[in-house]
Amino acid sequence: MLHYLFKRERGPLLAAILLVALAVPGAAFAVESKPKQVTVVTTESKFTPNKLTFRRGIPYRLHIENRGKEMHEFNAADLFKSSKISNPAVLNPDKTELVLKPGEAKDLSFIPKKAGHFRLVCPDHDWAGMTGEITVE
Ligand SMILES: [Cu+2]
Repeated sequence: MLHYLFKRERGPLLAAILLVALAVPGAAFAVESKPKQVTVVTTESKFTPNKLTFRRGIPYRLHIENRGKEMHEFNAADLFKSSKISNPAVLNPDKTELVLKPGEAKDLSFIPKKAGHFRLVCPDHDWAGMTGEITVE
């Protein structure tokens, strides 16, 4: 009976110990590396917000939503060039912009590496004022 109990209880106990061992350092790691979410909405013909500030060395997840009726581009070529991008496939082949169809949303995971001011523009609608400013501190 005792033997049976021991055998029966050992599994869950070991599992619990293993879970604690994995969860504690894992939780600390997750807090440190969790990207900051920043959302930008595109419509005709503006970015909202159109002034963005990032900090060097911090991971971000930039969520771009096109709520307009036209195609829009989030072009920040110099920012992308000077950042570490984890999912470059979400960018266009030149790695200069995110292209969004009406109703589409895309996420870019990146870490800014260089401080400065960077130009944000929708090349199709810059004439209509669809521009913005990105600052990396
Ligand atoms: Cu546009």
